Amino acid sequence: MSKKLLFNLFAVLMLTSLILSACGTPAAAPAAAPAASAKKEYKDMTLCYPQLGAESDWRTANTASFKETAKELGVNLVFSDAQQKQENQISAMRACIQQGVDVIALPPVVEDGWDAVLQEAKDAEIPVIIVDRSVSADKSMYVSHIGSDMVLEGKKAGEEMNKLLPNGGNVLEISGTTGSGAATGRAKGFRETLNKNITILDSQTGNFNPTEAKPVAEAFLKKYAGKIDGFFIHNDGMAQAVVEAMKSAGVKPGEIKMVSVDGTRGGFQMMIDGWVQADVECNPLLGPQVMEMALKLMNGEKIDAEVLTNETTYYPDKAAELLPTRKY
Ligand code: GZL
Ligand code: ZN
Repeated sequence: MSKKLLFNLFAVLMLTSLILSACGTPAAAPAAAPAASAKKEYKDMTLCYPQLGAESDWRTANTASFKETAKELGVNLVFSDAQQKQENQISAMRACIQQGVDVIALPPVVEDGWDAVLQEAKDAEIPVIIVDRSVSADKSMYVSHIGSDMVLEGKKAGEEMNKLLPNGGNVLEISGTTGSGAATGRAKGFRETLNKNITILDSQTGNFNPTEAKPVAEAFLKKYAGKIDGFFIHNDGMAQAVVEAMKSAGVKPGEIKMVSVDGTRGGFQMMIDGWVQADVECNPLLGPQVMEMALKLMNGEKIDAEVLTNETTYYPDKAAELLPTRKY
């Protein structure tokens, strides 16, 4: 190949590589695209939990679940105790709205009377998760509800009483807080399921606490002495008060059939001692699930509108074996 041709070839190659390298390195690399805003983490969360009170072992376990989980996850928990008063829960929510919390988790003491404060939270664009008991406000007023199917709990109690009194009989009911989704649901489910040969002689609230339930039990045991075949009690704390009243009245374990709700350690002990024949579980340990739901909301992710806790029923035959495993 002549020298001239070689030279031309070399020149072309040089020119080509120059052009290519010029395209390869952009003049000035554009600034890196701003990263999508970083995903929120638990440590970024301020969660408002205006707890309704401290009326029962169930409630104590529910509070512990939120406080311990918040500590573990690094969530800033704004906790308050409303001592069973709805107006205290509402003012605690208003303080949280003022503070500009990320999410409000509300365990409503009763079903009605939440529309105004839920609207205020909505106006402040703070999502609300209803925890445990239900509210009668329209579902558009809050993002989600997580808790038990209280009517189902009542139905389970009715089924147990039917099995305990196959030939029928008379029962008394000591119910939870009047107007609460828990008491309303349990009473409804119980009545829908009870066999026709079982009569509810009387029903009175014990407000989910033993102090108020005890005088009710004492009065019932006096008024209906000799006619009582069973008791349906809406939580273990009140059932323990009924047992105390029975002991004073000379009633022996098992003489009157008892169906309770919650499945607390106290309930298990009453089954071991022969007083309670069935304990319908109601799970208070909702902290982890609620915080997971709240974090999803903070990251703009969708969550289910209804999250039902699945629960079982416990019986005396397994109570002693299970008691050591009970977390509440
Ligand atoms: C039910 C819960 C009730 C418990 C009681 O989910 O709200 O309140 O059954 C508690 O023990 O006081
Ligand atoms: Zn429950």
